[in-house]
Amino acid sequence: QQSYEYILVSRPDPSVVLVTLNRPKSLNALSSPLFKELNQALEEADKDVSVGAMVLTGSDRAFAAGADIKEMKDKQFSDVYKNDFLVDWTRIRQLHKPLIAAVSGYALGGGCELALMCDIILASPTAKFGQPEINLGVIPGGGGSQRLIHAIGKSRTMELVLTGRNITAQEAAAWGMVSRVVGEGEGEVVKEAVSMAKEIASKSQIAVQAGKEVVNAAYEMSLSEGLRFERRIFHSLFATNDQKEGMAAFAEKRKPNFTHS
Ligand code: CO8
Repeated sequence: QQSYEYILVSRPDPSVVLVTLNRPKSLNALSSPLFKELNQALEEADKDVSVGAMVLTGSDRAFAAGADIKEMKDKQFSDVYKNDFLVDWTRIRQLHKPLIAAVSGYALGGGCELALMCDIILASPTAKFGQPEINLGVIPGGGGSQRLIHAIGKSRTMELVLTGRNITAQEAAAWGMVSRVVGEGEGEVVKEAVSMAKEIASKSQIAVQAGKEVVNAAYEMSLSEGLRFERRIFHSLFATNDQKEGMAAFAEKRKPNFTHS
């Protein structure tokens, strides 16, 4: 396994890859080298046939406190524009397999946006989400303004983006931004995310990939296009062995043995 400087990569289960952001001194500020490693580790896991799902986490104190302000502060418009600064961040959206965020502590700015780019968010009671960019004289640049609208609606998105205030895990759950708040003890949220990833990995990987694809399509398509797309993908799954196996197993009252084919 490759060794990284800013992240830790482990296998808590043969079917699950866990990526832990590891820049504790700067609260996991998302520098360009960190993001490069993150993309590489996740893309490798995505290609690995033995992996069914991935989990992304940080430390108890911080999932990630944002893009690295010290790296950004002296940049000029010409640098960020010409080099399309932060374009690499969107590569996470190209992953085929599910990515679950297990968030403890600060998930601010780019950290909140990174969590929003994941497919499912679980939060520990200590999690704090926010888009404080307004306090730095800028605005969210990693999709926060757009993805929050879908997650929590316009008025709440405006409030977060324009005031920069943080919300608690409980508020985030009540607003539908995270699936739920998990456990009390340190590390509980990671354990729960790994257990969810393991469960997802036990399903047909083709069906899981298709499920992720159609849910994400709702961001891009009108309702009628989205419904048509969903139905067509549903139809196409009748060409897989896993559909035959899944339905036969139900009829025969046994557990399915998916071959991901
Ligand atoms: N960048 C760089 N360093 C950071 C960052 C950051 N985002 N956050 C914290 N650090 C560093 C601090 O500078 C400090 O370093 P040092 O010890 O060398 O002084 C260390 O981490 C610990 O931080 P604090 O001492 O500040 O810890 P506190 O517990 O007092 O405060 C906070 C914690 C409240 C999280 C505080 O650190 C803070 O406000 N951080 C900045 C939060 C922020 O503004 N985030 C948004 C950044 S802008 C952004 O994310 C733009 C996104 C664009 C994404 C585009 C994607 C395509």
